[in-house]
This record gives sequence, structure tokens and C-alpha cells, in this order.
Amino acid sequence: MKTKFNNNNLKLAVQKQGRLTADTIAFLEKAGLLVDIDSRSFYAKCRNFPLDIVFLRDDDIPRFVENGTVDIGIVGENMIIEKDVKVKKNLFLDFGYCRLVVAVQNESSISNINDLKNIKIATSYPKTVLRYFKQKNIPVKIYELEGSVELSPALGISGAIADLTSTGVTLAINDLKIVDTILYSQAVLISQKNTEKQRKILIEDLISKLNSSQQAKKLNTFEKLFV
Ligand code: PRT
Ligand code: ZN
Repeated sequence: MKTKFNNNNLKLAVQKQGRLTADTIAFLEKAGLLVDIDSRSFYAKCRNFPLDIVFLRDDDIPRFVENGTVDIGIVGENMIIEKDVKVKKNLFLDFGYCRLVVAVQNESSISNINDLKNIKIATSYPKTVLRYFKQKNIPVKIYELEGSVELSPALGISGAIADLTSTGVTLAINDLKIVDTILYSQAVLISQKNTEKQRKILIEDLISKLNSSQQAKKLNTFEKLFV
């Protein structure tokens, strides 16, 4: 079947398969959006809003929102920072919490950020890490890796790593200790900075729908605290 988009509809980019996917879909469903998702397809239509959902790698979402390929996207804030895009952050979504940390082997004598001078840091977030250490005036070397970053000190590739962590279990299992936190992140709904008027109205309509649902969830959690 030929994929054909109705350009009157909004396009929302979400992660196809990863840590944000299930929470993102649950968030959209909770807001009352009816979407039929087939895991083999790269897009899905919404039955009760002029909206098409496109499924992408999270790395591609910030740029696609910035250049208007899609109208809105849901992605980790860490990715927006790494891709260095100018987009509007409309809603913080209260899931996908993590932080980007610098870690070294437990036995290492490195214990704070100043000890990292001239150390090689393995990471999948080269721009963010480089910018951070530049700001601190600490020269470091970056070793870019796509994955399994936690293994690199044991393999002798690097003296430290900079990677995301949420529970801290992966660091512990790999015998690593945190020496610094570069940033905190959660999932965020983003849109283009300048949108033409008609689309802007539709985007605002959708965001208001999603926002009300999120406020209701927050209220519900708050009330539960007092029952
Ligand atoms: O295929 P695609 O490119 O879309 O996905 P990906 O593999 O690049 O990303 P994915 O699915 O791993 O993460 C998507 C987003 O989820 C990230 O950009 C963050 O915004 C958010 N997120 C939240 C996390 C984590 N928590 C997280 N813990 N992303 C990755 N991790 C990894 C981390 O890299 C490490 O390997 O989980 C491991 C550590 O977890 P803990 O719980 O043991 O600390
Ligand atoms: Zn990715």
C-alpha cells in the first residue's frame, strides 16, 4: 500500500522503538486520541483528530521538527541539546527521566570534574559533553561510541564515560562511579519555532488537549497523596 499523507493533518513524530515509545503512546491514548498502531508500519492515523503519527529514530526527531518536516515531536530533552536545534518546548511530559553523567571505574583515582583534565571520555553525546567541558575550561578528549559505552573503560578505550542513567543499575553492574552530572532530562513535546497561522491554531488545539490530560493526571496523583 502506498504511503500518502494528508497535508491538512498535523504530523507528530514519536520514537519508533525504544525507551520512550510505550510511555508516549500511553500519554496520547490517555489524552483521548484514538490511534491504530501496527508495529510494522512507520506511521499511524488518528481517528478523532486531524493527526498522523510518524515513527522515527529519536536522533532524527529534533531536526525534523526544526525544519518543519513534521509539526511536532516527542523526544528526550537530552536529544534536543545534543542536536543543538532551535525548537519550541511546549510541554514537559513527566516520563523518560534520566541524567547524563560522567563516570569512571570504581578503582580510579579520579574523584571530581577537575581530575578529568586531558582524559578520554567515551560517549554517544559528543557535542553536549564537549560543550560542557569547554564551559568549565577543562580540556578533555572525546571518543564517540554508538552504544555499550559503559564497557569502554574496562576495554581500555577510555578513562571515563559520559552516558545516560536512570536507575544507576547499569553503572553499578559495570563497576563505575559517578563523578559529575552534565544534565537532567525528561521527555518533552516540541514544535517548530515559526509555524504558519492555520497550522499554529491546530497545533495549539492539540497541545491544549494534551495539556489538560496531563494536568488531570497530576491532580489525580496529588489527590492520591492525601487519601
Ligand atoms: O533507536 P533509537 O535511536 O530511537 O533509540 P536509542 O537507542 O538511541 O534511545 P533509547 O530508546 O535508549 O532512549 C531514548 C531516550 O530515553 C533517551 O534519549 C532519553 O531521553 C530517555 N532515557 C531515559 C534513557 C534512559 N532513561 C536510560 N536509562 N535513555 C537511555 N538509557 C540507557 C543508558 O544509555 C544506559 O545504557 O539505559 C542505561 C542505563 O539505565 P539504568 O536504569 O541502569 O541507569
Ligand atoms: Zn537514538
